[in-house]
Amino acid sequence: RADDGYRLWLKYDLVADAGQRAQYRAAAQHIAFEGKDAVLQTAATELQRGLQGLLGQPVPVLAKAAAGSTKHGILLEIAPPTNVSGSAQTVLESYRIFSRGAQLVVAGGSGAGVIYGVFALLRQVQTGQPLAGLNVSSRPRIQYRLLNHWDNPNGTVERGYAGSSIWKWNELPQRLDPRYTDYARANASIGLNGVAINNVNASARYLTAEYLQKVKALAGVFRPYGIRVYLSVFWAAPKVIGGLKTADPLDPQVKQWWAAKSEEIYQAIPDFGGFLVKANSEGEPGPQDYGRTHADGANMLAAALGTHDGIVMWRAFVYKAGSGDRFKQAYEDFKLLDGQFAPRVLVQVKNGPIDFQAREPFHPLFGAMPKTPLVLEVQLTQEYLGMATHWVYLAPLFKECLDSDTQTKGPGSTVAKVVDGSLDQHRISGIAGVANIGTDRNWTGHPMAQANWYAFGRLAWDYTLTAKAIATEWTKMTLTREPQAVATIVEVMDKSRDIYVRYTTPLGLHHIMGQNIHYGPEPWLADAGRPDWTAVYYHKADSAGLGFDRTAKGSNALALYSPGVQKEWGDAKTTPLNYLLWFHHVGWRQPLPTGRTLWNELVTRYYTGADSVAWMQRRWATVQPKVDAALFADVAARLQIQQREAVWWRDACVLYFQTFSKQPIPKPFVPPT
Ligand code: GCW
Repeated sequence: RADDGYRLWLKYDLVADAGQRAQYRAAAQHIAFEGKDAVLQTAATELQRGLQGLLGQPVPVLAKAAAGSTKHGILLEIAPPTNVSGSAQTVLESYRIFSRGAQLVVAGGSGAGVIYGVFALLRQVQTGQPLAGLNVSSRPRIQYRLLNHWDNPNGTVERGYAGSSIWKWNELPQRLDPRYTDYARANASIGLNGVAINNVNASARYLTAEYLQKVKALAGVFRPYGIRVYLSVFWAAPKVIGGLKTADPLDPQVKQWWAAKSEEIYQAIPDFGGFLVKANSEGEPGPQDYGRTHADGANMLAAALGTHDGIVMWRAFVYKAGSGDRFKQAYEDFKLLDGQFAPRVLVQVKNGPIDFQAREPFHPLFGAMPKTPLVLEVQLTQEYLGMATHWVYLAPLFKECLDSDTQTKGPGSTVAKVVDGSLDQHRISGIAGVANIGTDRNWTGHPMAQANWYAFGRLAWDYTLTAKAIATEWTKMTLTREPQAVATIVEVMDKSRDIYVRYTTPLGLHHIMGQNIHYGPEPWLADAGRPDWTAVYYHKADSAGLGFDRTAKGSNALALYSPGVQKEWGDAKTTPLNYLLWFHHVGWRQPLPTGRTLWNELVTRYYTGADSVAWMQRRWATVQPKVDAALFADVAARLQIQQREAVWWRDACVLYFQTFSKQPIPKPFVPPT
């Protein structure tokens, strides 16, 4: 049957190679476990379901005693490891897979550890690896691994491009759409353990008794998969639904209201994860409305959690009109608060200083708040990366940020080490991905965007995995195992983000996209109600050159970085070309290390970028015989749109910037007359 994409990477189709299948069958004659742990039971069910599909034969689930130890089978057990360092939770989530006599054992620090081990085992089979001699041990490097949904009560999804919200509030709590379970399976399979289910531009409605019953029902679906529910909260909820006159975090009645609300939530959802907050940002209310700080607000909420095991994730995405270079504003608001946050507060920081652009330098808050655990927030939904029509594999973007060296404690002080807590010895750590999921049958609109959900989970678990390795396993599990086709698809995925940057915002251009919709080019945008929402504010094209001077001669945003970073990026000659126009206003005729002038390099990138989409089309055409026909056609059609729009971006930007550079289009790109 045609593959509609619903099963994601959890395709348990029969292993095609008969020899390989026989080996797996011999090793997996039964599944055994003992105990009543709900997550352990889910793990057994999931393993059974997977193996039965892959091996094409029933695999019974037996009680441990009945299974014995002589027949070849898979034993699931909870056995917390003794000599593992790391936070208590990551130890509980760890797993080992090894042989003990005739048995293959999947041992987890808890039921959750077992489920992660089971999915790792299934991945072995799905990607065609042998089971014999398997000896793996793994634990997550980051403790709180969350999807953030920007879903609204009315079923819309802010910046969602894959249909409506998968949460059907009008049906909850009575009807549990089976999709909720499949969603939980998918998340657990990539190691995610938390879900903030509603938009950070939050409705207070989620905190009403009516909605908490619905949230409780969802939590009940997720719990057996080791996933906890979190809520984004509307700061002024005590006024809107609580009848108070204020939402001042230091007001005793406000404190009392939140404490009671939190208690009410924990009564309904004993493993509730905690709160996510967007405050005093883009018109949302917050503690600053009362002359209080972000820390005052966050600490009050942390106190409201009482003795329950919850956290507060407080977002640092703040900027205001008329406050100078937006690049600096989050830093200016938060840096001074380092050391003032309560122990259970994490500050959630976007990967870059502006807003999920196709390429940004790492956010200067990473490394600058050593006393505060920082959550890295990345965006899976492609708000600025072509929504659901452009094929852009995001793992290289995530990795670029994680691997960036803040140099705040000497070389090697990477963003990853800030985030996992190891650089500053934090007990808690987190990472969040803004979900790209909706009611589209294939979940993500663009079938290839499933890989971004997948890659986020895999990197949240272990950021040392390479983007290519993740693309390879995803492709094998999702699309095809034919080696040539796998290699081709992985090559396209690996280059796709760079290609997107080339035809939209090469050399460090940023924020030149269509107003509000954030789609297509609008570099000429000069009037958007406020300068920091225009394009001209960011690219600063004039007759002399192009780019935002953020050195000491300009906005001096560079001063927010450590001296080593400042040194490299402060000089246009040593700034990596990918970040050049983020930090420098460069003359049109200025020669670059590529041997071309800025203008010629800019045009070259726009043209080769757009041409590369045609290359993606040609590469995709070669895999046609090896992938599902409907999926092939879907991706091919989306590539046609992408190709047309790459030309649109190229022409719009080159012709617009040419009105400043007054330079000809370099020869190779002038069409023959
Ligand atoms: O990327 C921008 C989006 C807003 C979003 C905001 C944020 C949820 O354009 O739609 O609001 O960021 O991250 O808060």
